[in-house]
Amino acid sequence: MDSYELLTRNAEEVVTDEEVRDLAEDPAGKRAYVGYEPSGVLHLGHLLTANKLIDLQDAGMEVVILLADVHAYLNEKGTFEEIRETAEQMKAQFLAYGLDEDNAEFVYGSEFQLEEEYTLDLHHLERETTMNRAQRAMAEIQGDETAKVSHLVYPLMQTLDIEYLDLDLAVGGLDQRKVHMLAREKLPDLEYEVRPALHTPIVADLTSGEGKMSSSEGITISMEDSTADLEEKVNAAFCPPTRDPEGDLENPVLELFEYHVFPRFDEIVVERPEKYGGDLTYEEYEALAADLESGELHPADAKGTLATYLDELIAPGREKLREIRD
Ligand code: IYR
Repeated sequence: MDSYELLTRNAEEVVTDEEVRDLAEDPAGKRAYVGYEPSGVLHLGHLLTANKLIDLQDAGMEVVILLADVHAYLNEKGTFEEIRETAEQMKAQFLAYGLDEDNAEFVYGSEFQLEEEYTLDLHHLERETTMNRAQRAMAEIQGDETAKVSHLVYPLMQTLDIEYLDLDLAVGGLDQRKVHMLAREKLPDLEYEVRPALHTPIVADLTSGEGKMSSSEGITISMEDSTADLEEKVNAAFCPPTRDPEGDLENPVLELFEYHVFPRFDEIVVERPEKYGGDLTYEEYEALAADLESGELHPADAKGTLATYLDELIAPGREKLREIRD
């Protein structure tokens, strides 16, 4: 796979394609980042962007993981001490998941976001940005809560992070796109450079195939799940025999194969008894999706296989969490 393909595979949006093509010409040593509001346990949403970080490391880039403690504080995720503690656990799980430690830098937001220069730049951005513009940028991150002043400061700080961490690429889920667009619009006002962004898709809710999978609503899969939990959740998943169910529905089982399993394994084996046709081996997502559609692969076999591979992916992180908690 060439660098451009590695950088962009499974990305839902690339801003702009031309800028990312330039970066792909010579990615060695360039810096990309994802920021996470610390939470104690990683779930598949975190792992989707982590997969992209692993792709970027494979392409030779350095990755920066921002443990966004100040952002989590602004977004009312707990006391500052609680947030710091969960950030440490998060870092351990990311490493267990397979990020290459030699090419990964973990930074706490509070290490640089409380400095005088950053604060003055933040106030400069506040002067350049209407409340309406900041609120729009924050809509998908904030959820349904009534906007507080902290929710307006949040996207402006995220904008500055891109400059202060000296980055060449910002990565995030599609829910971060409006903040990245704000950053592209506003950084030039402070005479800072505009950087490209990559956005990963949002996976549909596991049981309904609608909306998005999230830890706050519905079912999500996390580093805390036991093998039995995983089997149970995947078995209950919505899995029509098509990749494009009608209306706004998605096939979450296929999405998990596409975004979580195939990027991390060279080969997927569906184990089946001889009397049901024997094992099936896939090197590419497309072949598996086509077999599900044609009926060659039964949804129950697809689910069983998905649970096995997801279990393998989360097992090291689950072990780490156990060690931390004991
Ligand atoms: N807004 C992210 C957290 C976050 C991301 C980046 I990239 C930052 O520079 C700061 C915060 C979230 O929704 O989790």
